[in-house]
Amino acid sequence: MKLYGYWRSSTSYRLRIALELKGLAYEQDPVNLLESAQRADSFTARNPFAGVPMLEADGRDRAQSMAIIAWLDERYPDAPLLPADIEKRFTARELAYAIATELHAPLNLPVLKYLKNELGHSQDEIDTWYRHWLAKTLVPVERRLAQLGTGDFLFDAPGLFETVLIPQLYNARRFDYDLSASPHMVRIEQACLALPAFQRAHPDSQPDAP
Ligand SMILES: N[C@@H](CCC(=O)N[C@@H](CS)C(=O)NCC(=O)O)C(=O)O
Repeated sequence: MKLYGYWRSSTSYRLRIALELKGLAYEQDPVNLLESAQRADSFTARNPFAGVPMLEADGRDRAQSMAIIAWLDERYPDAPLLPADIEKRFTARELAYAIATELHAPLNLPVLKYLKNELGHSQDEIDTWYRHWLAKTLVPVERRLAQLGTGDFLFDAPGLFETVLIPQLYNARRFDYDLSASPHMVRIEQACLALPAFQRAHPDSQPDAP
C-alpha cells in the first residue's frame, strides 16, 4: 500500500493512525500542499478530489479518509477500529463523524486561504474563526465523553474515535485553542500519544516533516 499524504494534514494523520492501529505496512509518497502538488494534473488524474490523503491499495487509488478507513477495516478485519457491540459502535461513529464532518470542513486549508486572500481577513480574524468552529464541535464532544464517564480511551482500546480526535487536537493546539475545560479529551490524547502506533503516525515523525 502507498499513502499519498502531507505531514501536517489532519486527514493524512487520521489515516496513518488507522493504518498503524491495524498493524498494516505502507509506503509513503508525500504530496506538498504548500506547493499545490495536490492540484497537479498528474495527481488529479488519479484523485479528482485534489486533496490528501490518497491510498493506493489493491490496484485502486482511494480518496476520502473516512471511506478509506472504513474500507481498511472491512478489508483487514483484524484489529477492528470499531467495537463489537452495536451501541458502542454507534457512540464511536457519533463522535468520530461529528469531528470528521462538522469540524473539519470549515477549517480546511482552501477555506482558510479564501478567508485570507479573497475576503481579506487578518490572521487574527482567521484564528478566531478557527477556534469558533473548533468549539462548536469539541464542546459537545467533551460533554458526551463526560456523560459516558470515559477513561483513557472511549472504550477499551483506541479505535475510530481516537483516530479522528487526535489529529484535531493537534490542530487545536496549533491554533491556541483552550483545552483546559476538556479534561476527557486531554486524558485520551495523553494516553494515545504514549502509544507507539500514535507516535509513528505523528506529523513530526513523517518523511516530509521539516
Ligand atoms: N473529506 C476529505 C478531506 C481531505 C482534505 O481536506 N485534505 C486536505 C488536507 S487535511 C487537503 O488536501 N487540502 C488541500 C486542498 O484542498 O487544496 C477526507 O476526509 O479525506
